[in-house]
Amino acid sequence: MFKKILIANRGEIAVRVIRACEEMGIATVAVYSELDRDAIHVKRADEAYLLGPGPANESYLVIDKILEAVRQSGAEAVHPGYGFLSENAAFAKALEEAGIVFIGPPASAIDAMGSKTAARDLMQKAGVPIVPGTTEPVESVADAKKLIDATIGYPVAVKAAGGGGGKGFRVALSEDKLQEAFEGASREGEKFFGDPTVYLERYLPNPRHVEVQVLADNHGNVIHLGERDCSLQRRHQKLIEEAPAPAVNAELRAKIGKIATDAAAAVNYSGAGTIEGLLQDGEYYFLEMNTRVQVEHCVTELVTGIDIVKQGIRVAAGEPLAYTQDDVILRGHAIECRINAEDASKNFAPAPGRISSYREPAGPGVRVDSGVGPNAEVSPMYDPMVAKLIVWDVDREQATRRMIRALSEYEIGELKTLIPFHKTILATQQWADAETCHDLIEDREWLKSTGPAAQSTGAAPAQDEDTAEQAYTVEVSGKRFDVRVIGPAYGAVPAAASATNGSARTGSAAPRRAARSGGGGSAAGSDTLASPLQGTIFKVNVEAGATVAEGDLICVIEAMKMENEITAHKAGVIAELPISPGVSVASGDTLAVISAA
Ligand code: MV4
Repeated sequence: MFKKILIANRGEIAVRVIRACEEMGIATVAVYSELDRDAIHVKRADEAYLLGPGPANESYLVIDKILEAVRQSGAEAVHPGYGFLSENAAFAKALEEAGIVFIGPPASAIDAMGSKTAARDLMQKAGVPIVPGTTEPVESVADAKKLIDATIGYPVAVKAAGGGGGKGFRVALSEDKLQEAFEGASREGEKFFGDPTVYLERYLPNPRHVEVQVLADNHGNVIHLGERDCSLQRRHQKLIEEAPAPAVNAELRAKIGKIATDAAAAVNYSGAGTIEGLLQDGEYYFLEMNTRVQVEHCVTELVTGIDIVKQGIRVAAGEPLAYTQDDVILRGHAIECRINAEDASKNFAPAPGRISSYREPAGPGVRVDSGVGPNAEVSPMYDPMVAKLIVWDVDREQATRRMIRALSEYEIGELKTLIPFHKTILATQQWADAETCHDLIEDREWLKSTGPAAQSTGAAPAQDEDTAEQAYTVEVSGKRFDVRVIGPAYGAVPAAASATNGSARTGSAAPRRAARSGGGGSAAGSDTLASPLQGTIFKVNVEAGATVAEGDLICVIEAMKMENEITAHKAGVIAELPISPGVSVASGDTLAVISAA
């Protein structure tokens, strides 16, 4: 077994890997960007190396810097986590050439699954069912038309070949929408993956996203750990995942498990990986393989009792898997909620900021994988997912109740997160009926009821410009009452707390003026719509002088390759609009001034 492992990642997944190493008696090495000097993964590791100056969002992508930290630390292996370099075949090769073990599959397997068309071709030849469509790039709209007329039919999905996870995915319901879909998917493929190539799939109208966890070793063993249902997603970002999938019984599980192990075996897979697919009417179709440990691996760990990260490390060290397929027994039900610093009521706008007080849920069946703690600063430069809350119970209904209970226990200072969104959606009939909840998640009016402000608790008092809130406990005839007194701010607010952008470091429970404008970026009382993040204006959806309603789309800001929709924080007339496509904006910059109509 390895004596020392370097973790080339940050946040909750870095902490997750460090925990596995500690239990296995392996020393850990962290790497960090300047922004992450005080991050938990850095404190938690046995040693840590600064990745050096440079854009913070790119630090974890600089292969040479990471190789240097490997050499300095004497680590024998590198765990890439997810994202960053985890599916970068060049990184796996560079480590191999340096005599360092990459804790993941061989570079050839990453490559084979990297091109979605090549992967579809390979899977088809291996007898793995794929969504009907092309296994080769489609050169032009004219070619696409011919193929669709001859075999695929409408509606059709146009997808980027370099893509994955839904990026570069467009649907054409009929021929007159094909050109737009084709060009859109191609443009997005070019932007995100440097590859404008697209392919076609029959569009399945109502599938579930079901994926299978696989583990493989270098001794010819490939097993699966059952499936996860990740159908609850918005704009291809998964929000809630569960295991087992409500729509899968033991017979179907055996069938899709075989499909998944066949797929992994076809690329000589090794380590932990996931076969993503669509399930519709009992038929399972391969979509793509994620050649790494996934965010949502935890729900599988809770229902199988198998530590996926530890098995991955074991296999990388050349040992056989500790389990055979017969050892894999599913028990109970697990649910994971992603705790993102986002405001669901404002179109899931990013809501970075400082976490003051912080308290994690606990008790029976609760697991928290978190990358943050008290006084952490959530930077807009990184993924907004700051933690995951995962629960286990004997069945889906009880796991749901447990999750709602645990969500209620979770206190993350004044940070705006998806906690209220999760509580709301888990209490719906749609969730109870195991529906995909697409209609709810796209319903702006419904979403308004799921934002942090709509469900303010004592832990996160809602504030506006002129009022302050103070919490007291009173006893009336010996009975305890918690009261909140809301009134004019006067002198009750500490002067330092009115600073913006996390410079208020009081960290106390004292009431604060609106310390930062979260979500859409602006306090309701002000006319100014401020940018919640740093990025580039991608699109401006309104013109100066236009009348807008609250929640109307004002502009789209591209940051970290993500398109963030910024909506009007109030109704009114666009009095000022100092933005245009292509210009850069900093967090706090004015995007628009909306005055009363
Ligand atoms: C599809 C599809 C329908 N037909 N492909 C791709 C990436 C993943 N995020 C979901 N993807 C889909 N691919 C074809 N040919 C529908 C989706 C899809 C989806 C599927 C199941 C559950 C929720 C979904 C939400 C959005 C898109």
